[in-house]
Amino acid sequence: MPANLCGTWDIISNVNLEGYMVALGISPQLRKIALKLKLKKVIEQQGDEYIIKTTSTFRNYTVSFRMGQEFEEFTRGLDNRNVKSLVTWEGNKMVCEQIGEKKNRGWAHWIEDDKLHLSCFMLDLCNNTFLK
Ligand code: VL7
Repeated sequence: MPANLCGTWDIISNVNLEGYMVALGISPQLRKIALKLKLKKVIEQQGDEYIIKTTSTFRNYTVSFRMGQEFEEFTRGLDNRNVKSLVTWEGNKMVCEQIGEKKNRGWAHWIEDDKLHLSCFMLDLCNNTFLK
């Protein structure tokens, strides 16, 4: 395994969760709640299966997968979308592509200076529609 991310991790910083949630179309009310949460990550490995639990006092979210095997993910309690997800190692980064309605969606985890980093990304390309 390129990196051992397993363990229980407490969030210590959070940059632009608001922008990420806006891009996902999360309601202002839910965004307000989410911004106040102190998230925890529990990352476990059982054989070749990984389980990532994101927990808080408000909601929990769990995803499990095998490296390199595409799976159906429903982001229940987050933006409630169906995506086809694929997690692979890119060097020491655990990278997930989430193919669905939102373009270039995914996340990456890696360890740096004994800290677990998570980057969640998405890009809504500019869409123009014109009428004559
Ligand atoms: C998952 C928050 C905000 C909607 C509810 C409040 C949040 C928390 O993709 C993620 O993790 C990956 C990698 O570790 C594994 O699933 C981040 C949480 C980020 C997204 C969206 C606000 C609704 C509840 C469970």
